[in-house]
Amino acid sequence: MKDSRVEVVKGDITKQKVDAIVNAANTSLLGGGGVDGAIHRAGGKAILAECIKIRDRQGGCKTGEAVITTGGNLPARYVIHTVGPVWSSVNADKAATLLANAYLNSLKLAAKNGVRTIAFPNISTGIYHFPKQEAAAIAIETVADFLSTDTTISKVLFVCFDDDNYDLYQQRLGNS
Ligand code: AR6
Repeated sequence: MKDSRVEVVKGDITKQKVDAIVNAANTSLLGGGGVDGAIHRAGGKAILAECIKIRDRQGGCKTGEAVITTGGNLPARYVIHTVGPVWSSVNADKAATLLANAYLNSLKLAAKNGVRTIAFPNISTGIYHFPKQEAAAIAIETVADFLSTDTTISKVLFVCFDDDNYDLYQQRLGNS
């Protein structure tokens, strides 16, 4: 049965009024295109300044791991930067594990920081070319597994920007 803590919305993640939004970043943490570019543009310089500090301290963020910064000028208090895998047919199994890790480590970091409401983009399904249907299945299953034992997070939003992802998530989680 659908968990009432999980919701699908269509739109721009930078506009979400949640405690934390998740960024589909890259290992450098220094910004890029897609949702990463949108988050840094909307959130302002404070986010990049913290990313640079983290990079200086630990050399960026490995694929499947997550780090946390301020939300800067965003409505969200925090940005959790995670790095999804670059998908290719020769490393599909590894990519699936790494994508699940990106969701799981973001949730763990959120819970550790007292985040109660969190919004995810569709990690790796843009520039990194992860097949959208499989990515949606992994994202939904990983979140459901985490919520089955977690008592701190009260809302998880899947924020879908493109029609394909929105339709896939609606089919799996929507009410209509
Ligand atoms: N709000 C929500 N979702 C968005 C937004 C937005 N404003 N803009 C795009 N998306 P991508 P990736 C969706 O390419 O595949 C960057 O350069 C988009 O429709 O942003 O993980 C990073 O620096 C897609 O479904 O991330 C990395 O180098 C989803 O966000 C690389 O791209 C993810 O697409 C990461 O690639």
